[in-house]
Amino acid sequence: MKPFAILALAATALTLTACGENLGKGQPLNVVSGHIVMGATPDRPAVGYFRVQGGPQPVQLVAVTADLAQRVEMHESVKENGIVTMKPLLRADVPAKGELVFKQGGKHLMIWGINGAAVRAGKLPMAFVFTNNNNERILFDLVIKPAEGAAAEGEMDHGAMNHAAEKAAPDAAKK
Ligand SMILES: [Cu+2]
Repeated sequence: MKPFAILALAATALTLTACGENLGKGQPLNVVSGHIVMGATPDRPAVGYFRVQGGPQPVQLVAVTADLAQRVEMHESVKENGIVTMKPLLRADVPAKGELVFKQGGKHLMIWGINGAAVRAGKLPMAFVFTNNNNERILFDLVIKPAEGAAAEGEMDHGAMNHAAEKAAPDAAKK
């Protein structure tokens, strides 16, 4: 083998190593799973749950958006004096090499007006926006599931909260 050929092979090997760099240094920041449970009725918001795998650096999730939905909000359920209420969540920590979990009874997404095409396709493409790399956006499709059983129970909580918030002013005016 000529020296030139050996050099070329060495260069190829270096390139391959560089490509596999992420695998060698542990897991990258990523959205690894998630699903949406539709509201019990079309006017009720859907709820979204997902799991984010932390990368080498701690970051924050600052927004979740969907082109095929009218509105998406991050919420957190909190229990105060035995009553579960929800408050909007503006950011959520993703620890380095840890995970951030949005699940029933805790942090969750509320999604209004999911486009019919997305419902028929059974998934909603979403963008998860983080604080690293000038607001890195990670795209992930959340599987859409119909409302039923235990999921519908969670939905009632959401509906009740919205009702309370929306009707607070008019009711107060009447009384
Ligand atoms: Cu909520």
